[in-house]
Amino acid sequence: MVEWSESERSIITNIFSTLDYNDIGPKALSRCLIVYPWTQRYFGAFGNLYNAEAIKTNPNVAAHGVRVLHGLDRAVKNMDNIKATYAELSVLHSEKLHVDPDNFKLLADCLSITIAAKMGASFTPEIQATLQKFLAVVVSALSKQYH
Ligand code: HNI
Repeated sequence: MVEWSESERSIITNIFSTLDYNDIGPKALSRCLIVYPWTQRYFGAFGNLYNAEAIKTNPNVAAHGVRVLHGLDRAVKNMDNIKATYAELSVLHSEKLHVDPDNFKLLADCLSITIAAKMGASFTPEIQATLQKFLAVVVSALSKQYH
């Protein structure tokens, strides 16, 4: 069971309440697809992923990036129960989508980098530590139903 201090709770709530999902979601997912090209294999139905430019301008990638952030929203609102919150989503990624769970960490790292780039100097080590902790719990919860 993960413990959250009041300061960690407010950092996570603040980050997500000020985040522009339509900007950060697409940027984080495109970065993941560009930096780790093997992650493209799950998005064969998304059309042209031929190069970085194609990925960054692909409307299916953008829409899915926004969707992933809305998925994270559920963890933000249920910080004390992230594992249960993601039980179904974990089963979906495992049994239906067959996504290798190592990839969750890669997307989480791309998300941190995208948020850091956006926040600039206000992305302090304390904020980074809390965001990494939150994303680590998300990654672990999404990987939970794999066997
Ligand atoms: Ni993921 C669908 C959330 C990581 C590949 N994913 C979803 C949906 C949500 C979601 C929400 C929509 C579910 C539904 O239809 O009910 N995914 C998340 C979150 C993370 C994540 C919160 C991690 C932070 N997904 C990944 C990763 C991959 C991935 C790392 C592959 C590399 N996800 C998919 C695919 C789909 C998907 C593929 C189905 C897409 C579609 O529309 O066909």
